[in-house]
Amino acid sequence: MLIKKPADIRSSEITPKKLYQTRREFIKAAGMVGGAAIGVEVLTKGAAVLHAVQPAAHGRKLNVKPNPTFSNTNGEPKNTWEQITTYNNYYEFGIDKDQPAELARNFKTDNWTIEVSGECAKKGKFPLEDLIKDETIEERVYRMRCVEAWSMVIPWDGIPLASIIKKLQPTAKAKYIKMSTALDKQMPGIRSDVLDWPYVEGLRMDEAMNPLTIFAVGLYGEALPNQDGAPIRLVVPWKYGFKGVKSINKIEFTEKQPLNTWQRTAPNEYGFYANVNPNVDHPRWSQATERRIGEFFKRKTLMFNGYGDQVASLYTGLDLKKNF
Ligand SMILES: Nc1nc2c(c(=O)[nH]1)N[C@H]1C(S)=C(S)[C@@H](COP(=O)(O)O)O[C@H]1N2
Ligand SMILES: [Mo]
Repeated sequence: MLIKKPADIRSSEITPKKLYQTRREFIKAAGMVGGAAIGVEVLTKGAAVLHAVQPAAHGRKLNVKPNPTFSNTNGEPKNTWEQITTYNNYYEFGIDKDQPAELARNFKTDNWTIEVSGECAKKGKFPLEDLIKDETIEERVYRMRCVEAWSMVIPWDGIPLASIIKKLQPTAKAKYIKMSTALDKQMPGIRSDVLDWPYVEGLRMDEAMNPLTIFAVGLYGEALPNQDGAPIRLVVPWKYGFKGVKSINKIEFTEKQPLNTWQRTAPNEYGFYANVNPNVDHPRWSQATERRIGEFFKRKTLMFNGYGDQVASLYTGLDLKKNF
């Protein structure tokens, strides 16, 4: 399958300067001497990149129940399995969109555990199956938007985060939830210092408890492919994609606002809230429009990615230009 990067988005625009400048260094540090990485490095010098990548194999079916209440995308069609599994951001497996599909292919996620700590009654290391065993896995079709101004419509299979949080019994002091990605030797990208590993994200407790917020374990009725964050990742459809921390193995309830990875890396460019907002430009580009992967013409970006009815009230009184 051939993936073509939109010719009007240059690497220098879509990655922070530091990343762009250290691309060669990253590939060296990560030990990516295989054809994929070298090919990509050479090819990204051109405007249009043609690079063969394989989507994840189908075949691991989940028992899911469609939830129509949360699947209204106003007629916007779903992106294909191929698009969702070959155009990814997952820096632990490479900084180009087609690298995670290639480099996460053999990532082993068996016997996954999640360590729970901080302001809650149920602390400890829990096998993932135990944590989700009585839950219904719902299929919800969500509009997703990346800060780099591309977007997709994805049928996620997941569990409301609220029902997992309730099981863990947070204390009255828990104001935020912090979630981290596993730090695993199987990830070539963590040998480079483009980001401070592990990847960390956080939500205010009311954002985490909002009915839209889910932990996804699959898409299109199949277990989550590695490049999309197997075995479990956060999905918050009214926020920019970077909030959706992948392959979560730690949860901590905190009193103070956690410092999320992208805010730590470039605080002038990425905040804690990261609400999709066409009226607040990224310092290096406008956020007013977006390119739906698979479409040619750009779309207008919607406030809160179109989920304002359900989430705008969480932010009354907050200056969204300051709290981006
Ligand atoms: N651990 C980890 N989680 C991550 C990222 C990452 O690099 N590492 N990238 C984020 C960004 S910027 C986006 S847009 C989404 C992309 O999710 P997708 O590849 O499933 O579409 O994952 C987010 N979660
Ligand atoms: Mo993103």
